[in-house]
Amino acid sequence: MNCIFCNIVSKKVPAKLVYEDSKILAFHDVNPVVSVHILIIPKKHIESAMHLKKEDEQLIGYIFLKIKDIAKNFGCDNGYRIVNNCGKDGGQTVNHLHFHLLGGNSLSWPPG
Ligand code: DGP
Repeated sequence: MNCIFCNIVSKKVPAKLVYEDSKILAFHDVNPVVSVHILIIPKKHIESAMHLKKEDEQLIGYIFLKIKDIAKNFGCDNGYRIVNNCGKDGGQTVNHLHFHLLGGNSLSWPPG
């Protein structure tokens, strides 16, 4: 399996890291769409949110709590958006579960 995000986890591919621990990695998106655009991924390869299993339940809660800390560190005090594109129809282009943390400015809704 050749997964770009697994290659970032294993450091075969460089990325601007924001946070790392034994379970997750956070790094700047290569194509930021807002001033704060960070991707948070589990180190474990999970293809998408559609592929989550019961055993992943705690991991997802863990990720959301870390996103909260990362957003605080990046000054997103007035709020931010967490996006998960899931599957082809959801616009997912990298098939390794990831959450976009978008912030740094006021975001429109629905997204334009
Ligand atoms: P999605 O559409 O949700 O699958 O978004 C995938 C995101 O991943 C997209 O915003 C661009 C980003 N991305 C793809 N390849 C790389 C890479 O090699 N490095 C980094 N830092 N980001 C990447």
